[in-house]
Amino acid sequence: MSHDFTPWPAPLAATYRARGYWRGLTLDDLLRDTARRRESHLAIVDGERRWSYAELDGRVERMAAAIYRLGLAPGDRVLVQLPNIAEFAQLFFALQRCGVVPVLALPAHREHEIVHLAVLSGSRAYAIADSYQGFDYRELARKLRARVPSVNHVFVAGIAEEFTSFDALDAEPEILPLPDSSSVAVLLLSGGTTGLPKLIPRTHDDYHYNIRESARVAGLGTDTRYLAVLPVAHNFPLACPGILGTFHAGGTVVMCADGSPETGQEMVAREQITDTALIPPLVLLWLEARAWIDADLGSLRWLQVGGARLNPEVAARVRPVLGCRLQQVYGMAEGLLCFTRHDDGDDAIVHTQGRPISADDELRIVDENDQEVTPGCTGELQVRGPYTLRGYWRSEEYNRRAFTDDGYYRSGDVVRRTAEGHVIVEGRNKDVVNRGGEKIPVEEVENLLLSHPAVLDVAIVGVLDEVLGERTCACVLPRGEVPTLPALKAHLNALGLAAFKLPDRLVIFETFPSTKLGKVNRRALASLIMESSTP
Ligand code: J2J
Repeated sequence: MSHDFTPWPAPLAATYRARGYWRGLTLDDLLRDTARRRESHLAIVDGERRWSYAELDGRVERMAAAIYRLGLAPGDRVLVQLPNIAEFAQLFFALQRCGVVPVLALPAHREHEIVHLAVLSGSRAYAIADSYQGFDYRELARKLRARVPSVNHVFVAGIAEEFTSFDALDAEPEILPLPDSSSVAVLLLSGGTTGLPKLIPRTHDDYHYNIRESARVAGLGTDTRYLAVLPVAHNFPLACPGILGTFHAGGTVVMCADGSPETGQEMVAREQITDTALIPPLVLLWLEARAWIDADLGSLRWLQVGGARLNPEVAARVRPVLGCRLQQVYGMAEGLLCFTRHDDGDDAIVHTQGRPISADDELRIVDENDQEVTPGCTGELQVRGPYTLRGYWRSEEYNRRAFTDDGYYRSGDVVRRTAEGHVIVEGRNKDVVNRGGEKIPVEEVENLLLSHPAVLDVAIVGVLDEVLGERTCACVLPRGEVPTLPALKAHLNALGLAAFKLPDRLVIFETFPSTKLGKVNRRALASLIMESSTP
């Protein structure tokens, strides 16, 4: 598989091993270790279902054997699109146990994204829930099978109809081949790239370290009860430290059925939750909901917030209103994680996004000529380290732009560092809109909009929004008849684009401002829109 992803240079890999970051452990070892130590302890709660570590491990063992018997071999990929249910953990570890690589799609993805991910990853199987929030994923599976016949199997949690149910993935345990710890353990979706979404290969070595170290920095232990509110296919609630960090620490994961503050806060009270992670717009909702929800949040110790900029005024309200402490997290599925520390002063916790978790995270802040800026000044962040990728999956050409010659990842984030080393995220240099934590690669949406007959040209820009941080605005040069927003949304919907990527606004232009290089000047477009919307 070596041409699929870019390994770290051998001398650096040797250093990471020598320093104990890479321990030759797989993600399967993570569950096995805890299951051995904490057999009867509660591993996961999902509604009325409560599985101990022994039960989770036993289910994983039988499912892994069944998957192996179907002919899926180490290194094969399976596209996984599951909501926050216990079966997510079961399947995730079952795939790890037989060396098969999960490709993590979000429940919100639709035909456009799912087909792209299946083709890009070369997945041989697709795993879904029967239906979730009113959407029948078996319908999507039928469309996928028709368009990508190499997807041979469909596994369904729930009623499988013509497909294979999770319950049928049950075989006598057998000795399975062990994956190499330097091989790819999981493919995560990137939100940070131009064009179609890319996949991020995370190896067992690097992800195990990512999980261990973030669990340590977050202070997780056997008494942790972690509420998974955000979709667990996201790196943050999955592994930073998230559910995998909780399993590593021997705590209990509680799956939250939906993201509403009502459900979330009632779960905190009912399940005595100690830790959870939210994106900034959800923090606002959780704060406001205290006015009408009187669920007791007394067990909650730490709230982690990341994914988008957290307004300091909102940050300052967390402790007085929710009664728990705040930990800011600036992370990326590509790797680098910054956390504020539990013993940081209030100023750092409220105003900064923390500092890197590893002593060997190498951060470089540069100007437009790739030259390092004066310490304390603002610039684009480049990073490399023991858990930051060296190349996207099967994207050789794009990788030449996304990485420097010496292997730094060009994050596209505009940041500065305080004298104490804390990172403050100031903005962004990449063609992505961060809509309340969900990343929207604008080129992907623009290309689909160009196929609408009334669209001559289009640019999607982010406009400031009090709740979501940013919303998307489609700036359109019409062809003939002027299109309407509902018509454009219906067009994208018919093409199978996830709902969160549909534009929130439409503004019609006669010409676009351009940059010196003759490209559309998105920044100028965004300010034109902001000016025209201020009263
Ligand atoms: C401002 N921007 C932020 C923050 C991420 C933990 C937390 C988040 C993610 C994540 C993650 C931000 N303030 N606190 O994977 O493990 C923006 C940056 C970054 C991009 C990455 C994790 N935290 N961002 O959000 O891969 O622009 O990961 O480059 O989805 O989100 O997005 P993603």
